[in-house]
Amino acid sequence: MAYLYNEPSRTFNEYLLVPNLTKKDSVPDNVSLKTPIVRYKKGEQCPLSTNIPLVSAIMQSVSDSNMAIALARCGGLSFVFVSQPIEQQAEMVRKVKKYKAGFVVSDSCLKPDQTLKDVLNLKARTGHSTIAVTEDGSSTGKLLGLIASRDYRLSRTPLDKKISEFMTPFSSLIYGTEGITLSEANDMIWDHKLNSLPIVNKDQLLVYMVFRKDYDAHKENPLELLDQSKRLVVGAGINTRDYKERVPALVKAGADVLCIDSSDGYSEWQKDTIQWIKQEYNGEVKVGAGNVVDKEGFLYLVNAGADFVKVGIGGGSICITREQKGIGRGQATSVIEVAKARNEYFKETGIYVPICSDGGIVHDYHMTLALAMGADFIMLGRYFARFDESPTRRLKMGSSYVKEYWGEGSNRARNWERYDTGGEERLEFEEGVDSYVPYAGSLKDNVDIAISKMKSTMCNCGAVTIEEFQKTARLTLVSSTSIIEGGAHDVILKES
Ligand code: RVP
Repeated sequence: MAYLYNEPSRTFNEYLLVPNLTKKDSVPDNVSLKTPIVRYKKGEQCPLSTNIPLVSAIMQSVSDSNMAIALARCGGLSFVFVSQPIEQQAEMVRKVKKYKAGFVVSDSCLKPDQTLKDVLNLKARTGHSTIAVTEDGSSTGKLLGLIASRDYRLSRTPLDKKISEFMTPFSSLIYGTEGITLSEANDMIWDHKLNSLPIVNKDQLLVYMVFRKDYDAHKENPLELLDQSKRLVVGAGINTRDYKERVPALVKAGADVLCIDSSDGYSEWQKDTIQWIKQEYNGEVKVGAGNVVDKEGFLYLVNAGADFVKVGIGGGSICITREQKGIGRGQATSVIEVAKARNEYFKETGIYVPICSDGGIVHDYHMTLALAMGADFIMLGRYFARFDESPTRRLKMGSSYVKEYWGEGSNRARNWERYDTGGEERLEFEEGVDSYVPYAGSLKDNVDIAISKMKSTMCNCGAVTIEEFQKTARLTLVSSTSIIEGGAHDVILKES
């Protein structure tokens, strides 16, 4: 007879945190949300941590290079989606690694024989008033001059006047040379009262522009997640089919961590994939695996060498795996059981293998619950899909805006490798839907709010680190009646 669990499996909405004593030093400013991403030995430093416990889902509609840049700048990490050609995915990784905060590849360049009219047209198109004048009009051509608004007077300068006649020529420009640090570039901007500083290489070819206005933006991102060479950190998804070609391309492109993307990770395919990577790269390439929902799945992947384990089946907002196949488990129960297994494994072996709660976050406070239940970090799809930085279209629906969001198991994504059980190379039936989510603005604005809620709750619970929070948090199940009590009730709400 089949094994029957005694308890029903539960989800985040069924739990609340009970406050602990808030000490006087448990204030949000003292809370650190730094969290380990990959396995490490007791007493040693984790080789890869994030500054906030949020990572973006391995999905076409969520994690491209734009998302990865925006999230790493806030201290989190994206896993660039795998359901695309290898070279295209590697290019996205390269784009993130090439990104230098504050150093911008100019999108406004013209040639010296173009005219003021071209300047005005370009300005209208890009909204940028500083234009680099290069020999061939490209963003990497030989820099011959700069044009800013102060170089012409609309009422006096004829529209057909050649750029070369009114630009500030290279000989009069203050510029930086390639290799300059951002803080040196900013010092030059301040010392010479500039609005922008072009950076050229030894052949006078334009490399970047540094703008005064970006200085403040950089200061606003103190949690930015950087590698040892000060490049943004980025992850990438892989599958258990083409990993022998995909992994080398991603590693070469600079991916800092990989993750096998699968709806059900308790499989020999995953073991083979992890072991191949570990052998091929002498254990140096970090790879997470999953998804699992129990102790057995966790231990299997950990023993295969996984650097972290992802938890969750069927709880994703766009996921219909439970309806289609009848497999899955409540997300809260899964995280609690796997976290217990991780702690036991740590006690027995002295090796800590972080776990990631993947999917099913509806409210911001669910993130905090997931941490209290033992998750080291949290993967979100729907949450990030709503922001400006997600790769999907924004549409107007009635009086509000929405963004598209589709599952990897939908006919739109056709990521058959994610649902592969060794059969034919195709998606036999859908396990995900194609949908819209309410548009919510910029990633940074939303993440800042979620992080301050998280910190505030941790203070209520008397914890200033995630590790302390996991150890001391107290969770209570709530009855369905008390769930109703949780929202505004018995009042007539004013229209907002
Ligand atoms: P959510 O944040 O609730 O939108 O869930 C995102 C997660 O859902 C992903 O990280 C992935 O594990 C899962 N997913 C992605 N596609 C599908 C599907 O088509 N069923 N599910």
